[in-house]
Amino acid sequence: MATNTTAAFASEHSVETACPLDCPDACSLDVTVQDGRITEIDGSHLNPITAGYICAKVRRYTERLYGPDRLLYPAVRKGPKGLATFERVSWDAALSTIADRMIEARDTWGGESILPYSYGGSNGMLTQDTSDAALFRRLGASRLARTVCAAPTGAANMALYGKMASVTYDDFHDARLLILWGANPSASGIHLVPYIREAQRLGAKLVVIDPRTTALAKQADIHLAVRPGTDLPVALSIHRYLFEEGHADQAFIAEHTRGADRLRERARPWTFERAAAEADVPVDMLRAVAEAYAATSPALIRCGWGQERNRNGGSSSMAILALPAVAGKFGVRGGGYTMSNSASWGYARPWVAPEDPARRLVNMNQLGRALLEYTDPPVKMLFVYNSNAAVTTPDQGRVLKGLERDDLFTVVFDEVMTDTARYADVVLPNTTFFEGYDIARGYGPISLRLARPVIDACGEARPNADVFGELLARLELQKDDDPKGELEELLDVLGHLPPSIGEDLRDTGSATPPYGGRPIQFVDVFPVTPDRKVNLFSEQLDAEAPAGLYGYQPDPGTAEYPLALISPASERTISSTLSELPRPEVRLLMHPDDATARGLKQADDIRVYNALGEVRCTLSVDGSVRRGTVSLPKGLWRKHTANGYTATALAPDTLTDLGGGACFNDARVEVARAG
Ligand SMILES: Nc1nc2c(c(=O)[nH]1)N[C@H]1C(S)=C(S)[C@@H](COP(=O)(O)OP(=O)(O)OC[C@H]3O[C@@H](n4cnc5c(=O)[nH]c(N)nc54)[C@H](O)[C@@H]3O)O[C@H]1N2
Ligand SMILES: Nc1nc2c(c(=O)[nH]1)N[C@H]1C(S)=C(S)[C@@H](COP(=O)(O)OP(=O)(O)OC[C@H]3O[C@@H](n4cnc5c(=O)[nH]c(N)nc54)[C@H](O)[C@@H]3O)O[C@H]1N2
Ligand code: SF4
Ligand SMILES: [Mo]
Repeated sequence: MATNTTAAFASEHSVETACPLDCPDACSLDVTVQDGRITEIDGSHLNPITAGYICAKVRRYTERLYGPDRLLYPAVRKGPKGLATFERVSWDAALSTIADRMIEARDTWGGESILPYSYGGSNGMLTQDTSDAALFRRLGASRLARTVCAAPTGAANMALYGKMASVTYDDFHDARLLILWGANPSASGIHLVPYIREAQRLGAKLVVIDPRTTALAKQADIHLAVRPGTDLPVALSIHRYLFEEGHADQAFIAEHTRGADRLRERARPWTFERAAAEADVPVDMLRAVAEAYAATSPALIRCGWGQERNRNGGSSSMAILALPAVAGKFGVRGGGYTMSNSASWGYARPWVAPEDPARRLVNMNQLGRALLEYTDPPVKMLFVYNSNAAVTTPDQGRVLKGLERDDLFTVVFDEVMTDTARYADVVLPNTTFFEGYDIARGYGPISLRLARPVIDACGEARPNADVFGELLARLELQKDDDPKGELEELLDVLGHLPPSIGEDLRDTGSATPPYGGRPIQFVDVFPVTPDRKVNLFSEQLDAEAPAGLYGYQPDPGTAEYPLALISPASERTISSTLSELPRPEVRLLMHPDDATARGLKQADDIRVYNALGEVRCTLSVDGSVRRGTVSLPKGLWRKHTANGYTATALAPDTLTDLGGGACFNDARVEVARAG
């Protein structure tokens, strides 16, 4: 007995690594391993932002690693699509089938009949845009516009500032006014919350603009509970106030911006009265936000992604991000804006194989349409990796119908048996970030951290780089200087990064961020636009947007589907990652007035429906969501609702005004008692 205990004790060790999941924080992790198995996952202090604590969901990652849904072996389908009846095969058999089907598809229907489908997955730098990109580009496959997230905000930030580095967590305390606009860090990036609380303790005022009374909205000085999709009028009314009532910073505008007159012109019709009516918020509150913004410095806008997921998402994000330029809020620590800092390192990515612009481009938000309607050529092979498309893509009904097609050959490469994997012809098991390398990119703080293998691969799981590399070899598409396997791929990426970044990452596991990680906008960093000016108006985006740049597309509203359904991030998952784990019953949140108007009460079995589909679940009557808006969590799996559909079944596959983004929050629905 004693020797066993000693042996077990002796075999326990801990490993320092990083979390590459699609979360702004890129935590540093301290992982305990006993007898080759992970027994505990905790935060380390290596990343000062992590400060020794991490979210509850990643603490639970062992339940995923060793749980019943984990994929351990390649397998081929033996029953109808969707039912997850698979038979184990060898890697050799699985990859030779896939290679044969790729050649057949390319030679019969052309390379564009192959559609690679991927998004962030773990979101690390190694697991996407490395050998996967080489494979699909050399095959001549259809290209994928990766627009499910951050496409409208990205287009806006690029046009205005060329994605200039933005304010980081450490500088939040310096702000005297904080505006959280369409962002809910209490779920989506928890390490920011203490910085906001500290700023409040030091006297900063907090404004939250969100249709829900989030935890931080409860503590805010002003909460504007806007109707979803109405941020554009709200932001333009603030611009109007700044320009027309003498609060625009004319000196800054003259020196650092272009296009201010065009923005002013588009803002002119949006009086506080009109914008407040459109957003359904008290006009005095809206005016108070504008007055506080004009009067306070440093003032910081934390722009999130909630406001981008609707038809006006691009112009509204652009109008929000333009506010600090018009109001002259830059040039001081804690002043300006903050959004994604993933581009703030400024490095190029020469390791990514170039795209052929002549190849068909498929917008990932229209996957269902692509699978069911595209004919020239039809999609005959779908290769899903780093994504759980069956539940995260708009118009779920159509996506699932597409996945059911008998003449579609689907490969799904994942860590667990996702709802998408259930439809695969071949399933491939992937290593998690605890079993391989990756580079975690924080997009809140400016941070890059190395994730390294903590344990051996579970079962026969293999990393992306190995599998795509082997497919390249089998298809005779490999080039001599291609990295072979995951470690070479890692060294290749590190070697292509500027030495100050690549060598640091290799030697120490983290890179030293530029500007000490705390850039002051317009002191340390300037717009990365051709003339270093803020582009307040863009002719190109004006032509792209259906109603013109800063042109508002009102919600036509129907009596049939009067409620707006939103599906924000929840603290239990990252998108749909970890959604396989047990959770309390999923409920639709509805304001008490809306429930009373429909004769509904707490815990009723209900159906939420529109012309696209229906979700059956339980009702929670809850004053935290505004009147006229209902809310379901993002990232549900099909098992979480009574009829196997999730919020994405009610989301249209229409695109945002700029950037081709997803309109998840443009779902308009009605709710009734089920049965
Ligand atoms: N725990 C957890 N963390 C995550 C994720 C997750 O799923 N879970 N996802 C990660 C990813 S992929 C992303 S992109 C980020 C997202 O990070 P956030 O942008 O913070 O998250 P969202 O929940 O998409 O939206 C934020 C808020 O916008 C509100 N909102 C919805 N519609 C509107 C609107 O029209 N206008 C305004 N003003 N607000 C609106 C929602 O109620 C929500 O509270 O988080 C990342 N972090
Ligand atoms: N209703 C609704 N839906 C939404 C949103 C919303 O607001 N509302 N938001 C959207 C947003 S912001 C985003 S970013 C998308 C994200 O949508 P997805 O990109 O589909 O993200 P996940 O659901 O996290 O699925 C990622 C999958 O990749 C797998 N994976 C992780 N690492 C690797 C790897 O190294 N290799 C391979 N092969 N697989 C790996 C994971 O196990 C997981 O199953 O969801 C969108 N869906
Ligand atoms: S998901 Fe975010 S908060 Fe959780 S461990 Fe990863 S980086 Fe940290
Ligand atoms: Mo996202």
